[in-house]
Amino acid sequence: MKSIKAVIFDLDGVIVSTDDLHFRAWKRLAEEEAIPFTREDNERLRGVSRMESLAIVLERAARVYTDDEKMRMAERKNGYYRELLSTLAPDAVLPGVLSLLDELRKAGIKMAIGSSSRNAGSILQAIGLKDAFDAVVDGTHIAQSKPDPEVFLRAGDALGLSPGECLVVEDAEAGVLAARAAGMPVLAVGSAANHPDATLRAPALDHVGTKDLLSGRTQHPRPRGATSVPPASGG
Ligand code: B16
Ligand code: MG
Repeated sequence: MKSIKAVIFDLDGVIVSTDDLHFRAWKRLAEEEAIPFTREDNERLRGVSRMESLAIVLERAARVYTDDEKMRMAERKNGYYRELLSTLAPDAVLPGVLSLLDELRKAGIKMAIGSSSRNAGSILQAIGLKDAFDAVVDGTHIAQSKPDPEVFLRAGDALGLSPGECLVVEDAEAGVLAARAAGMPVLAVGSAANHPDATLRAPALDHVGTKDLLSGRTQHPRPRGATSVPPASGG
């Protein structure tokens, strides 16, 4: 069993709380188009590319939109999202992230970002973590978005490591599936924490210790470590 030499972090919902900004931007667009859109609907957009997210939003539309209209709607949503991103500051980094990055760095573990977002560069700049990672692979580098494994395979390649040496941290079902398809163990946090394919699970990164992340326990489907939490009962 290979030991973990790198951690590949998803960005939105793992490192930074931009997931709510995505919701507000999609909600604004949906309201303008009189399309019903709830927070529950928004859960399906986690980790999914912008155009695929739009297709999900349009499932509840009263009419069919042309490809040209869809392109303009995606741009409009991105404009709303970027307006919200302009308020983003280092205090949006999620609890436990900075100390974990620091501990991993001290332990000699490489770190990368594996994100579907085409805005990852500006987000990392805004939160002060632009230079915190050895590699950043985002929506501008990939042809297939999560649940396709491309983003994580590219991140592993950029670090010069094999999939079994990389652990992914994800908050989205699409991301958990992408990591597993890449042959990488995955720590699922937040709304993905109950995903059956997760290798390791935790409510959030402030519940995670470096030792647990790097131990062989991350190779087991249902580890009994300090960072594991039982799946919620009743689904
Ligand atoms: P953008 P992640 C993903 O980022 C978000 O979770 C998802 O909601 C969003 O649609 C996608 O990025 C594309 O984002 O519109 O900025 O290109 O979670 O993979 O870091
Ligand atoms: Mg995410």
